Amino acid sequence: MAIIGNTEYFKGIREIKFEGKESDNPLAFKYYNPDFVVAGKSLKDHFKFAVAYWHSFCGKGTDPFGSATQKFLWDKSSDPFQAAKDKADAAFEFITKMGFEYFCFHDYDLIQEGNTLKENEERLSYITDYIKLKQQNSNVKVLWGTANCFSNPIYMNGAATNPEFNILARAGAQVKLALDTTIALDGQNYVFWGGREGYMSLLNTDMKRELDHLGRFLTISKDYARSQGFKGTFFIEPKPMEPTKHQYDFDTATAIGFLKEYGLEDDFKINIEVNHSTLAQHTFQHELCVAANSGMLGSIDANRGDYQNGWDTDQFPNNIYETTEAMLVFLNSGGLKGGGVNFDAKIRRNSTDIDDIFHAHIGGADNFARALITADKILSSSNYSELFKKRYQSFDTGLGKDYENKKLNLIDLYNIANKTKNYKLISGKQELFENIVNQFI
Ligand code: XLS
Ligand code: NI
Ligand code: NI
Repeated sequence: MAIIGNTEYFKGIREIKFEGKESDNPLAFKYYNPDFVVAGKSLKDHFKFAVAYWHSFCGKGTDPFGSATQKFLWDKSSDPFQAAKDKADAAFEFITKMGFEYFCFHDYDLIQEGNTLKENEERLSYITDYIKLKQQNSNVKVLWGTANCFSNPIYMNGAATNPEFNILARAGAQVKLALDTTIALDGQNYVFWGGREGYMSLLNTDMKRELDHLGRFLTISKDYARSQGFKGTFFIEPKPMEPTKHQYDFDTATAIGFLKEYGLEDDFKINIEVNHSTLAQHTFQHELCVAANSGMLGSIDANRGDYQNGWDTDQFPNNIYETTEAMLVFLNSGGLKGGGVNFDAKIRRNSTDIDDIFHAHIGGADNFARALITADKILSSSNYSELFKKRYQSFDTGLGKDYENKKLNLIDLYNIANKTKNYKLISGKQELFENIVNQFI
């Protein structure tokens, strides 16, 4: 395997191959066979697995109670340019060894933020040139780019929703540069996750004005990118809270309502993160379903939360039952529109060996592969779809069909009800549905 750059960072680890579930090699895929075809498409094309630059190459195991535990070889240089190149070398080596093809990034994941806008522009253009070169020598592509408009203290009151215009303008400049970077790296999509677009208290917040500002901000960002030839999709990534008390893109339904209100629904779709769904008190499959119902299921940030914790723990996905149910929605809706499956997940603070990040991504990919294969079997070789459809059969003919065809009004319902003597109580059969899922896992 070709290592571009001087150093091999993940020494002793070779390219991860599919070996099947009988293999006891921990550094092999058990279920994820990239070329295996499910429902007419290879697993590789269904998922377009991506590595999150921020968690895998920038995260150092810090938390609010303690400093870094993970000291990585690429994180040595005090020169921001050298450090950025080392990080890119490590990222490309890792992604290639995983056999994946994509990564996702925030602007200042690629290179450390400077002190002025001008400095940032120079830094980003420097690292963009370097990464472009690396892309020419590999299969590694950008699934999506984004701007980190939440870490810098100037954004403490928000970015696009900041009550101070000059800070909003600064966020605009940052998004322009992040879009330029994404376009230069041939990024397929662009994400807006509004980390601080929300409020801590309504006592001091003019919600209507802030939402209007956000709507305008997304509109001009989209217009700029289109004027630069960007053909990809924009995604909103909903999350209900953290770091704000309330985030405006609370969940998928809220984000879709917002996009429609501001006329953005043709250019934007939804990027659904598992742990954000559960924080919003929804299941992952609920969020996928809401997006798919509007034709807006764009991309997935794969991870999982912790049932006992109420924050974004960003653990690698391994809940096969949850993922299988989600893959039923995924297959029924025809998959993702433009996006892929980005592992927005981090290894635990006390996972400090160089191979831990491999185990994490192998587990995540295997979990999704196994779930998709299982969901496909449920749909193609059980009576699941038939049972599902049967629940609604009263709407397939007669008066039910007339109702769906908008031929009945409220008086009609009144008259029909007056003629009806007995009501059939039809079992929902939930336990049977659950057993079918279990049978195929
Ligand atoms: C944070 C978000 C973030 C987005 C990109 O919770 O998941 O990582 O995916 O800004
Ligand atoms: Ni995310
Ligand atoms: Ni998240």
